[in-house]
Order: sequence, then structure tokens, then C-alpha cells
Amino acid sequence: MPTLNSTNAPRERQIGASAPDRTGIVHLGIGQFHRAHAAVNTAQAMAAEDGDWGIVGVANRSRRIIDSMTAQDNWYSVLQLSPEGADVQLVDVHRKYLVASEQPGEVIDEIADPAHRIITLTITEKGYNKDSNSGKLVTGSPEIAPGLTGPEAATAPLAQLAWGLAKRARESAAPLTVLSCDNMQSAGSTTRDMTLQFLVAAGADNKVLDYVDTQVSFPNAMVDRIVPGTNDQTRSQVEEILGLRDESPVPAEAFTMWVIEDQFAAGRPAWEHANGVTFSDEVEAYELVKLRLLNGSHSLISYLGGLSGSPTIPSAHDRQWIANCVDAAIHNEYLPSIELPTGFDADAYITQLSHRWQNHALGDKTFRVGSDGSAKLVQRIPEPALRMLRMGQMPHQMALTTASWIACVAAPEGFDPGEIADAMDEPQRKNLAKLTAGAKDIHEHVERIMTGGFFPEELGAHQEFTDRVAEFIRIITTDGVEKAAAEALS
Ligand code: CS2
Repeated sequence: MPTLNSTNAPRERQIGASAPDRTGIVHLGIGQFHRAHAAVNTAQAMAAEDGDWGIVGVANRSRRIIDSMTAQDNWYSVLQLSPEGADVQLVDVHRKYLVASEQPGEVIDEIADPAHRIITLTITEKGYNKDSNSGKLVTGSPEIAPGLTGPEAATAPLAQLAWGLAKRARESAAPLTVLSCDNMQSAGSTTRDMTLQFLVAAGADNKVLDYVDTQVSFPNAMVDRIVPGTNDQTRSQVEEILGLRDESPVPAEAFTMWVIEDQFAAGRPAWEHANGVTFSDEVEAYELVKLRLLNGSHSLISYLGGLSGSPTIPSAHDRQWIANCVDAAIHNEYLPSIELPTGFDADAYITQLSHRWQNHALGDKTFRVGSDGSAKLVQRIPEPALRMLRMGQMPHQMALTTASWIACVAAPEGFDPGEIADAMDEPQRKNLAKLTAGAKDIHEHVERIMTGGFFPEELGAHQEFTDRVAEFIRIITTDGVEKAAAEALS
């Protein structure tokens, strides 16, 4: 089977336009999500309006994706999977690649290059290294600490961003936009805060700090498209439809949404012409809708699913008791905690969410959504939970989410959460095990986690919440997760 490349790529399948050779965007964290989201929207924008918006893709560590894209003359496929069927579309907007862990100096040069006017980021929640209590950058973390000593030791994307801005401030001081595409509350403002804190900790002078303050914009944005990992089945489905081999295709659902604050310091692609993109000054409201209704419930599905042996999100959601918990989480706990954007139809959004979670063709994995829970839950649980606790109400479903996360990645002695939970990638697994070692019972086990810096102190101090989480874990470990769900619903 021939491999996809610029000569054989069927143009009728191409999304939008090919990028010119001149690059205008540097993307930190090239991987699945960016390639099915911002890259697609950029191709569509360039079809509507020309522009020098080729993308420099920076991989974190692994060369796998960028090596195949290089071998394929930058072309790759998006395999759109929905209950109605499968379709392959092709994208050609990347023009150069780097690997952050190996080429820090070159990444910093690309950020400083005045031809580049937008830096986009998908570095995941944990990449921002924000302490959940103080809101401060964790300068002592193994990712951040080395980079504080100088640009050549900066391998973390946030550190490279900061050193790139410092270099740019000294060389051209050209205006720039930094656009976070991660699932975080106030994603733009958080990126700005963490970058400035890094620069201060690294001893940056006023010229650099003033430059970031006055010439660099950090729009907030809400990003949304469910994008699972690629496996052999993805490759063979693409092969069957396309008649060509793609080593790194991206599977994705049809739904796509991007709500962005229109604050671009140095121009932008005509993204308003792209599918699912809206510019709005109510972005933070959209962020909360998505983080809570979609992502918060998604975590609940993944941990309940993981503990009940459901390998995929749709197979978990098919269990009526899990769907009931999600319904209760949305209606009783998450929805009352947010102010909806003007004109937003919450009922339609919720109905659409349940269709998205039932997408068996996409088959998103529970272990994917359950991974990195320590960095994700802190964006999803504490604020809405505290809102209820302060009013004297118990957020049962959020306590259940927390309990099932703990049962999956930091199970009490003697409880085996099963192979799906074991496959969840949890960066804090070792720390959680150390923290809970020797706890005399489940309650102490939970108390140590709730007060161990994973959640804000105020949540850890709510004894009733800890009691409820411990109670759920007790039921999970003795009578099973379905019983715990029944208790949460009663
Ligand atoms: C998921 C998200 O990993 C997760 O926790 O909730 O990746 C989700 O699929 C995306 O945010 C959808 O836009």
C-alpha cells in the first residue's frame, strides 16, 4: 500500500487550503488534539482568506507523529467517526517540526522570530504547573526548575515559551499572541500568569516584563472536539477508505467548537470562516459550561466505567446507572454552578453531549479520559463542589467522582481496581501511594489525599465531603462501584 504524500493525496478530500511555505504560527505540543482542531480550522481559514499561517509543530518528546508527517510531505488524515459512518479528510498546514526536549534553543528561536505572530499551545493541564492552593507557578517542579537556570536547560513548553518571549523582547519586541488551547478555566489569563511568574523567578528584567505586559496578548478560549488516540484500527480504517497508508492519522468526532476572545496583538487567520469557530467576549462563561458539563461529567463516566470494566466511554455510558449519575451531576451540581453565555441553549447542549458520549464508532477510551486526573479534577470539581458545600449541600456526584478517581489510581490496600484503571496514566501515582502508605483505614487514606495538596485547602477542610468520599470508597471496595452509584443517587 503506497504511503500518503503530496503527490498522491486526493485533493477532493482536503480540508480547506494548503498553507504557504511561510509560517506564522508556532504550535507547542503537536499531537492528536491540535491536529484535529486548530490545524483543521486554520486550513479552513486559509481557504477563505490567504495568509502566511503555515504552522511550525513542536513535539514534546516523541518523534513518532512528526516523523510520519515529514515522510508524508506534511499531509495527514483526520478520520471522522460518527454513528452515520466514517470519512477521511486530509490536512496540509504544517511546514516545519522540532522536538522540545531535544531542541530547546531552536524552539526559543522560533518563538522569538518576528515572522511568527501566534503561539498556540496544547500542553495539557499539568503543563502549566499551577499550584491548586496558591495559584502560583510550582517553580520547584522537576519540569520547571531546570529551565529557570537558563534557556538551554528549558525543556518544558512553558519554560520555552517564557524564554522565547524574553528573546523576542530583546530582539524585535514585535507584538505577539499566545493562545492556549487547553481545558482550563481562564486559559489565556492562566497562561499569562504562569509565564510572567516564570520570567520573574528566572530573573527577567523590566524590559522583558514590560514587553509581555504591553505587546503580548493571551486571549481566553474554549476548545472542544473529542479526539481519541490512534491505534492500528485507525490506520486500517484510513487505509480502507483512502487506499493509502497514513502512519499517524487522527480519529475525531464530527462535532467541533472553538470560542475565542478576539484579542490578537499581531493578526490572525480568518478563523471566523472555519467550522465551529466563534469569537465572543463571553469566553469564560463558555469555558465553564464546557469544563463542568462536558469535562466534569466525562471524568465521572471514565472512573465509574474504569471500575466497572467498560473499556470505552460509550460502553460506560450505556450502563443506565452511569448515565443516571451523569444526569444527576449535570442537573443538580454542575448546571446550577454556572452562568450561561447569552442565548445559550443548555438543554440542546446537554442532549448533544449524551449523543457525543454514545459514539461507539469513535470508541473513545475510558483510560484516556481517566488519565492525568490529578491535573484535570482540580479544574472540574473544587469550585462547583465548594459552592454547594458553602450552602450546606452535599455534591454527591462530585464526591463520587473524587472517590472513583482515588479508587482507580490510589486504591486503598487490598483493593484491585482492574486493568482499565491500571492503564490510566496518572503522574501523581507514586506521590499518592507514598502519601497514603500506612493509613490506618479508608477514612485516613482519603483524608491524607484531600489535604495532601491535590485540591484546594478549603475543600480538604470540609470534613463532610471527606466523609462522603470515604463512604463511597468503602462501598466501592466492599460491594462494588454500582452500589456506590446507587448510594450517590439515593
Ligand atoms: C476529556 C477531554 O481528557 C479528558 O478529560 O474530557 O479530552 C475531552 O475529550 C475534550 O476536552 C473534548 O473537547
